[in-house]
Amino acid sequence: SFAQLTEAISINQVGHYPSSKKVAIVMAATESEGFKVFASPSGEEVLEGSLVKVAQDQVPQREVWKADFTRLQQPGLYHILVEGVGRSYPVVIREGVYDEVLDAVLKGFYFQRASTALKSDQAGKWARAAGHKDDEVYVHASAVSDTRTEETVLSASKGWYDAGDYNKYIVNSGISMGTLLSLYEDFPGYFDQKKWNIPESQNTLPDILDEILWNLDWMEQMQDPLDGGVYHKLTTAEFEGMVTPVNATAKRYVVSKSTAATLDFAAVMAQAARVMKNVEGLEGRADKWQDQAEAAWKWATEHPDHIYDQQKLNDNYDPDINTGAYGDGNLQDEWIWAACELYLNTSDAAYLEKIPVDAVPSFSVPSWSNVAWLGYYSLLRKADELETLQPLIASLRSTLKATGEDWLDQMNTTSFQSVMGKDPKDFVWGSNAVAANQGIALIQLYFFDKDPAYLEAAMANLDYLLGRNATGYCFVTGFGAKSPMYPHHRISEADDVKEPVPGLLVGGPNPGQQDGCDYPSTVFDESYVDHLCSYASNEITINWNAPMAYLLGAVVAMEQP
Ligand code: 9MR
Repeated sequence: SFAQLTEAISINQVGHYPSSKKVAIVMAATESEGFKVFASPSGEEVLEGSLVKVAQDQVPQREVWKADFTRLQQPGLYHILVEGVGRSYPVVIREGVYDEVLDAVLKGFYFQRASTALKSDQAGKWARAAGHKDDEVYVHASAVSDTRTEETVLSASKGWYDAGDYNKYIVNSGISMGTLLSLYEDFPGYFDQKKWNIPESQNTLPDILDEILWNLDWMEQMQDPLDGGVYHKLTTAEFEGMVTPVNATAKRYVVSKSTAATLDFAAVMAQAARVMKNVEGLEGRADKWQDQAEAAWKWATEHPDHIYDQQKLNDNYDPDINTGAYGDGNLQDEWIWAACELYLNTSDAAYLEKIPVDAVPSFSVPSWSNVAWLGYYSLLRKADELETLQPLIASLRSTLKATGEDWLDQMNTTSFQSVMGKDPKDFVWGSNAVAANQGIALIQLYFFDKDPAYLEAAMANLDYLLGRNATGYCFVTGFGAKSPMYPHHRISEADDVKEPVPGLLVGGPNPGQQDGCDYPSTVFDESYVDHLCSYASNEITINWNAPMAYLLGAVVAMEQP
């Protein structure tokens, strides 16, 4: 038990529930045939087991062994030891083991709030002065309309910063909001009780709704009330430097209305209206959100081809805008998402025209540019109320089940015994959100097909995200024995605090390495570097935190008696 600490044994660094499946992965050519588990700090040996070679072929040059210690159920602190390899980081086994990280990931949204000071009562050592009031926002030349000229000054305050930068984009806000609204819609009982010390914690609303409202308040203001169109983003012309919010004072614009933003907005407003229409005090606002959703839908039907193309806009308008584009040329999925949410609220058959009800939909993991299944999850959630759509519901279920079955087969032959890892193509910019969204898909499947293997597979991806991966990192800031210290995050970089803002999921391995930083490896699942420079592997975003919040929130809520 006094063996050398090694990163070659990778584990979920946050820990496991006593009754959960527990696996450590040994990434080493080893002569040892077994592993041992020692209690800490006593050094008492509590378990012995065999190492099983993992037959993975994604990374042929890597030898990988599996140490399954599921049998160990006694709460406590342990180390895994492999002779000749070393001792692992501490392994935690206890009830409630994800409670703190769930709180932190939800609170991550509070730390991303624009237009407000963060007081030490809530923010601790990460307290900060207010920046980006966004009550004087200019209309960019690309967004001029009959009633709004370049001289018009708008207010579009509040909202969350999208990422390591300070801009606010409707598209990635869309999927983030859809994911958090779904978390509440799926587990209202749990989240009605849940608080994590935000400024509104004393009011009557659950904290999750207060946090969602902070961003919804901003989104509302991004719609032109005269025609229903929604601006693609609120941004500076260039990214700001690595300064704190109060020192980031460049002129802010609303830029170009776009069909994608308008449809994402319609979906979010419709879901918000449905989720909050019976919440005391919010009834009137819910009606307004439904109206805003319908006005957005109408604009989109009249302007179906307003694709956001930043290059083209820069050729035609001044000043050039060089911040995040979130450009997407294929809007079929945005139509589906908005149509599903609006149909659920209205039963108006007109929306069904945009949902391919007779075709068998293929499955694709949601991302900011691929939102069809956010809509389909909503239909599945309300399946009982959709009598006339039963054929579609049946085919959505069978598609999701076929996907889940494939994943269960494939995960046995991945290095980290998780669904993430089966396909190098999953390792995109923000791959950690792919892993979290695979987990969400498995949970949606588990809702109607109670096979515990699906929940176990979702939790295997949670293990991956919390440390059982090729990099040795627990990917949530502030958690695990080794977690990112230098995320590409202006707030964390510019403050005087050594530790980054906690509760933020970094993007994760990305062999694209578009930032040109110095990576330790080119292998797809090792392409991660904990350096400020690495915006392609070590940035944080709200649309990556949201699926992490969902995955953790679902696991924790389902653990409750
Ligand atoms: O998350 C986005 C990723 O899917 C794209 O490949 C990438 C390049 O276009 O942009 C990412 O989004 C960034 C956004 O454009 C600006 N803020 C930071 C986002 C995360 O890096």
